[in-house]
Amino acid sequence: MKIRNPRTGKEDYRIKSLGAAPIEALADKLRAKQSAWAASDRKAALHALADAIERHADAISSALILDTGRAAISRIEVTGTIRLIRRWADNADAIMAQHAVDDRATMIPGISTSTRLIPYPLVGVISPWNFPLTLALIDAIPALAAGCAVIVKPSEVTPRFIRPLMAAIAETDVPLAIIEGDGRTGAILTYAVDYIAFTGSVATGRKVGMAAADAFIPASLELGGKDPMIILASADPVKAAATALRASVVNTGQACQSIERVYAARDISERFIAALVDAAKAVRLNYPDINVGDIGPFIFARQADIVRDQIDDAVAHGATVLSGGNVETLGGGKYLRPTVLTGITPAMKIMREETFGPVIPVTIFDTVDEAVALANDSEFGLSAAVIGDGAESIAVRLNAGAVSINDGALTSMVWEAEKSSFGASGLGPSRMGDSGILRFFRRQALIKQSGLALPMAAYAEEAMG
Ligand code: TXE
Repeated sequence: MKIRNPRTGKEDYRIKSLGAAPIEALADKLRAKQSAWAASDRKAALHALADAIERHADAISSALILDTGRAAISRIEVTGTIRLIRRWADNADAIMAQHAVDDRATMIPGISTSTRLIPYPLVGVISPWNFPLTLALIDAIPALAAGCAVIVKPSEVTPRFIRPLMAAIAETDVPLAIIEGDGRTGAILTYAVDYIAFTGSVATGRKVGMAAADAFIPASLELGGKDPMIILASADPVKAAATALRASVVNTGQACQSIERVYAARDISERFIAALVDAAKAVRLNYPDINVGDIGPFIFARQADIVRDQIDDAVAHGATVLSGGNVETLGGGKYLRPTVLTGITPAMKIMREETFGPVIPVTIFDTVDEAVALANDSEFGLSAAVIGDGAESIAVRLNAGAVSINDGALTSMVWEAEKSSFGASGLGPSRMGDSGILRFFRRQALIKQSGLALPMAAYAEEAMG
């Protein structure tokens, strides 16, 4: 497959999609290593993996910069991943000890139970292109910490980081493989593993979920979002505008937890929108110098078309563009300056479908009940945000797995609290919090009789009378 460079538009890289036979051979090889891995000192091995990635940080981030067309966030992905590995290495044992309980008394005298945590032997991970390294390893690392072996199949849109990452992994004996391939490779992988962790679009997530059911394996599905932010009348309109902008356009809006819908209280809406437009107009493209600017090109060319179509649809139905609004092709890359829209109606595509771009449609509301109803009127339910006094009492009314209070998109930096996905935004156990590792275990209960096992007589009619 030829791979497009998001900054130049040129197909300057190639990968070969792995097929069924090599995947099955790889799965067998990793399974053969897994039981020794599960019995090993994984803390030391995971720190050694973090050390290896640290040694290869330049090669990995350089590849990631080519994959994504942005530099600083690529370097943050590498340092963030190293921190993620060390955190799981340090915390896994304590979490497992809390849940692997020995000799616990039951309500029947003489009978006690023990719970053993048995890692799934082989976990498959399928990941998207918006944070290629982070989302390739965010599920793989806790699975390794649990004692599983892991095969990751990142998106074919951003595959350049795979080879330098594999070079780092090769310096360790961690049972982790990162393979190149497209959707077909992903579909084959789903049938070769004992657990599948998927991050990507709802449409593909549904396909993976159905394949997992067919293969009779558990699945974690982290899918799209359409996150709302409610700005209350008590909020400072200028500060709220800065928060809304950052939570909407970081990584060029290509983040599942991006704010994609803003609801502003009428009392402050004029000052909020004016401040938002000023802030939006000040955002700089990282073109022509990738090291100077705020947002990069669309990583995936088709996403630019999706976003442009949604803006055109909104304008065709009466929306007003107050900033940005046009996809520009610069040096072969596709860019969009932060686009603030008003005159929005709930029926517009921009309000119903995931945008995954730097677009901020603003709707004005008069009552809090109206804002809650509008925010909940969505097939998605990934996360949300509320800014202003009493935000918490409104947050608890939102159908969303995580709600940022007096900030936005905090799930991009806070991973301690467990969160489920509501609606079409996902399915399966939380990737966040202790569930992030606990989901990769089957539980075995040992039920020990220390007294006398009951005889048949105990069940006689007379006895049970
Ligand atoms: O497409 P796809 P993308 C969402 C984000 C956006 C989307 C981007 O909102 O909508 O994901 O994903 C593989 N069987 N999130 O454009 O098709 C494919 O090769 C098995 C939410 O990449 O979803 C790629 O590796 N695999 C998320 C992966 O699926 C298949 C954070 C994703 O591709 C397949 C990031 C098949 N039939 C993005 N078809 C969150 N909630 O955390 C394709 N693939």
